This record gives sequence, C-alpha cells and structure tokens, in this order.
Amino acid sequence: MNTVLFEINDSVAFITLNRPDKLNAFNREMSLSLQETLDKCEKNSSIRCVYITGAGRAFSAGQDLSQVNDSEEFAVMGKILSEQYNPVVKRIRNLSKPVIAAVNGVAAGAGANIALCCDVIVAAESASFIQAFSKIGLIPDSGGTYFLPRLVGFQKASAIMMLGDKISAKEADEMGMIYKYFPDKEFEQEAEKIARTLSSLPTMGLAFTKQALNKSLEQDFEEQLLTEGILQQKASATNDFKEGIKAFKEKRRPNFRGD
Ligand code: LHQ
Repeated sequence: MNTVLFEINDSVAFITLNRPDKLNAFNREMSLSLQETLDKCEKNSSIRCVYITGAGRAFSAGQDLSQVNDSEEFAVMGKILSEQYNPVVKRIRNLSKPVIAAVNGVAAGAGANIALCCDVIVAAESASFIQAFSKIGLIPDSGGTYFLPRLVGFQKASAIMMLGDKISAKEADEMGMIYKYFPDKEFEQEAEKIARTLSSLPTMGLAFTKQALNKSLEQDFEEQLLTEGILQQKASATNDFKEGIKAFKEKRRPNFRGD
C-alpha cells in the first residue's frame, strides 16, 4: 500500500497521508515518499496548489512510535529529524506554490507541526491539534517551536507545548493557529474550494508573497521593505500582472495562467 497518495485534479495536487490504521503516523517510508511527492509538485508547472490531508479519521499522529526505540542515542533522534522531518517542512516553506493543510482529524506531534507550516490551514470541526511531545519526554520539532509562537503568541505556544493540551479546531481558529474550520459534513468541499481558488490565482505572485512572508519571520522592517521592492518588481514582470491590469481596465474577471 502506498503510504502517500498523489493525484492531480485540474491544477491542484492532492496529497493524502495514507497509513490510516496508524492514524497516518510517519514511518521513514512515508516521510521520504512525501518529500519525493513535494518535489514532483515543485517541478510540475501545471500544478498551482498543493493540498495535504490524511486518510481515514486522522490528519497524522506524528512519528510512528512503534518504530522508535527508547534506547535510541541522541544522535539517532537528530538523524531522524534531519532526514525525515526537516526536509518536509523546508520543502513546504520553499515550494513556489501555495500549500493548504486540510486537517481532517487529529494532528499530533510532528503531524501537527507539518500542518502548521503550511500556507493555509483549514480544519474539520472535529479535528484537533496536539503538541504531544511533552507526554513522551521530547521537545516539539518539525518547526513547531518556530511557527506556533508566531501564530498564537509566545504564552499560548509555551503553555500548549508544555501541557500537550488537545486543542479543538474551534479553539485553534480563535487563537489564530488556523485560517478557518468547517462543520465536518462541509469540510472536504470547502477545503477543496479554497484549494481551487488558490490554483486560479497568479501563482508566481503567490510564490513571491510566500517568499516575502518567509523573510518577514526573520528580517527587520527596513530589510522587509527592500524585500518587498525586489519581489514586487518580479511580480510586475509576470504575464499574470499584465492580465490583471488588462482585466481591470476591461471590467472583466482576470484569467490568470500562473506565469
Ligand atoms: C499510533 C500513533 C503513533 C504509532 C496512534 N505511532 N501508532 C521526531 C523524531 C524522533 C522521534 C520521535 O518523534 C518525532 C516527532 C513526533 O511526532 S513525537 C510525537 C509522536 N506522536 C504522539 O505522541 C501521538 C501518539 N498518539 C496519540 O496520542 C493518540 O493516538 C492520538 C491522540 C493521536 C489519537 O488518540 P485516539 O483517537 O484515542 O486513537 P488511539 O490512540 O486509539 O490510536 C488508534 C491507533 O493508532 C492505535 O493502534 P491500535 O492498533 O491500538 O488500534 C494507536 O496505537 C495507533 N497510533 N498514534 N504516533
């Protein structure tokens, strides 16, 4: 059975984490397969949005704990992160197209933090987010200590990570951890609608927006204004910018092609 399912529908790439019996917990194979799939998404210019979800009732329960030995040396843990998790979150942040996390169910440990590094995060009402690490004596990884305080503020992040609380989709929405949540019955349809909208927008402009946001996480105000200037020039050299202006003047809807 493939641990990661991949399907292209129109210009959206649907990626499904597929180990439902283990709540889509990550083993090495799933992690490497997700990395390869994200590379395919980067290379295929017909893909203009990437949609990540989980099979069955979970998004992902993080690392497959049945495959972790409690006598692992620290060097081994570091290797698991550098080979299996860091490359996933780096690929998502560097991907030149929007990535939407469609959190269909529980997202725990690295599973939660992979969702939290995506560009748009939506959840089903019954979904939840758990920084499960403290329950097993580990620290939050996969970029969680970077993104969570920036999403919800230092105090909320600190408490959530230390206590390992189960955060409902509604709470996650209220504290700014996610973009929106939807009733379970409407979730798939609504999440896919957002993905299709993203795929119809000026893809290169969105890629530059993403680069600017990435930079904003580490740069000061002056540096950020310079970055905006450089990226705005690049955006204005795209065909989609020409189409946007033309459509505005002709009082019609633009037809962006992503170039
Ligand atoms: C699982 C898992 C799982 C295996 C549920 N593994 N089977 C990075 C570097 C190196 C090492 C360590 O980790 C990391 C990053 C990390 O992600 S660490 C954090 C790892 N994840 C967790 O600690 C979460 C563990 N899971 C849970 O706390 C619960 O399963 C949650 C809250 C996710 C869901 O609870 P329930 O809805 O009550 O489901 P369940 O616990 O009954 O699980 C259903 C099945 O899935 C069950 O198997 P079984 O054969 O009994 O039906 C679980 O054993 C299995 N499963 N998570 N991570």
